Amino acid sequence: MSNDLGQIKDVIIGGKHKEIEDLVKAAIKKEEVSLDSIINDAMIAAMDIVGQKFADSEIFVPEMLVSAMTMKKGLNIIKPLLQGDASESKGTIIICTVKGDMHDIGKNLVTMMLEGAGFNVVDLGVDLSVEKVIEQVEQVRPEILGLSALLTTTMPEMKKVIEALEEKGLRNNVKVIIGGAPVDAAFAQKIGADGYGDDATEAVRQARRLIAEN
Ligand code: B1M
Repeated sequence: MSNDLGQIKDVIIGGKHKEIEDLVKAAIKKEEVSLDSIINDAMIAAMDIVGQKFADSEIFVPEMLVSAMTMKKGLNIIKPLLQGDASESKGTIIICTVKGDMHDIGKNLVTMMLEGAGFNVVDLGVDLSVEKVIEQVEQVRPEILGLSALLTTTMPEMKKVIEALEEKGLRNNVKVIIGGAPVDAAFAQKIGADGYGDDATEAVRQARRLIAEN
């Protein structure tokens, strides 16, 4: 791993939020460092280590929060570089993190990549109740609904949303893509989702596939 990526990773793990912006700006300028490697090999890899340290009780929620804030500041530097051509929308996608779940970094990354790929994304934020999601689907009429969950305890909310779409007669109007660390393709199939994204790139691929099939 290049020195730039190593430093970004260390700064996120250490929650040194004042240092992240300059490091990301410097890394972006280097030809040999790709945006993909900054996001995946440095930033997401750092959060995996943060998660492991938390699981091992080496750090606690406040430290995890500062690391998250540091990563977000870094992602904000990258965001403008991921913006695509907004002149012709590829379709509208509503995205949110499900009820009871405050994790939003993965969702935000997926949102950035979808926007970069030309989709019009309506980001509803975190902790969205089933009722609120349904209300927004009725109002916005998106082609796709994206749901993110990071906790095993909040994954069942995804199933509840799909059931509510069925009950309201909306299921045929909107495709559902799900993702998040504890979610997998088998779970997506089990709850009747139309697509599953292991990461942000796969979320974009799934969105393109579902729009093309529509
Ligand atoms: Co939390 N947390 N957290 N946390 N946190 C995890 C998820 C955990 C695995 C840590 C651990 O124990 N190792 C664990 C969950 C265990 C479990 O459920 N089995 C955990 C826990 C327990 C908790 C609390 C319960 C802790 C507590 O209070 N005791 C609490 C819950 C709060 C709540 O939500 N109600 C909590 C709180 C927090 C913070 C607020 C401190 C902070 C979140 C800040 C924020 O998001 N604004 C936080 C963080 C930072 C993490 C870890 C360390 C990192 C998450 C992250 O941002 N990863 C996480 C450990 C980990 O995941 N390694 C952990 C980077 C991000 C880019 O990846 O979100 O996976 P991810 O997104 C990926 C893919 O999953 C996918 O694409 C993204 C890009 O590749 N993806 C999609 C995501 N959504 C998608 C949607 C799609 C498609 C793909 O389609 C729509």
